[in-house]
Amino acid sequence: MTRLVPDDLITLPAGIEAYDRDLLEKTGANLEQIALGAAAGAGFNLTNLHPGKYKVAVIPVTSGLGTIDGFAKAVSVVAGYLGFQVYITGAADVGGLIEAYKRDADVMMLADDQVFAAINLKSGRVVDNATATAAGYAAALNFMAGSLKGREVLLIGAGQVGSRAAEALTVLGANLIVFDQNKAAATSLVEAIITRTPSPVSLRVADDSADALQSASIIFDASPGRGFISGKQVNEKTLVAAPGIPLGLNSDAEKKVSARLIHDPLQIGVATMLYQALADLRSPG
Ligand code: 2YC
Repeated sequence: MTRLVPDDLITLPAGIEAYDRDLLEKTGANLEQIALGAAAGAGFNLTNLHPGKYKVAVIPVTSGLGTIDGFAKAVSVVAGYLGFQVYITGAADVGGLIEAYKRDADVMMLADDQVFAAINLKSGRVVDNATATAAGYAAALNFMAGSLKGREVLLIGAGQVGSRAAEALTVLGANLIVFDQNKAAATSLVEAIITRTPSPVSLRVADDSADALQSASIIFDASPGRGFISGKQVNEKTLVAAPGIPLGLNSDAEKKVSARLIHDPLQIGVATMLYQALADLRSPG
């Protein structure tokens, strides 16, 4: 995932209610329902999870390029909005870890430049943002499409989020076309999914993104590219799930697709991280 900048986050706290209304309007599900759907889809058992019972500590981390203004605040606003008892620790780094333990947090959320994790201090479960974002966006797209079963989805990007999204989309019954500038990455992802998936699903690698975009009616943009999808490559019916920043749609395409575009810097990923971190794994079998 591309590193966020303060401008990506500054409006999130004040806009969280309007964001959730928009999400409900577009997909028929709100943030909580999408996170629940994503956790259930990933095999977690969430029967009667009451967010108000859980304490979430958000810990600023100063390593690497340092803290991002507004990051801890944005994460805490999403957790609070979902009903969790949430606080940002007064200290960063080790001091913050100590505070979370001392205040008996159930979940810690913290991110350095490589990983953003939710750690359940009681069960030991760790959920990373890429996994949760992939599951959350696949669930949101599934709601927006009514169902992805048997539907063709163009997945752009076979990296951290894309490879996990391929898994989640296949579980939802989508027929995937995978494009990555690095064709070998797309090919190995398709092969990995085919060997792992029992039921025969149709997956294939796209050679050229322009051709693939021309015929795609459902797009999952998990690429770090900005503005490479033009207005001509989408139409009034195209559904787009585009996790994280930057957005692959250029401004024409974004205008055309806007009512059917799921795109945010953190919200769906953070919500899904919390639900997956607090869920019990469904007993296998
Ligand atoms: O403020 C802090 O604690 C910083 N250490 C946070 C750095 C987050 C870096 N990662 C990102 O900006 C993106 C996020 C969308 C999640 C994963 N990468």
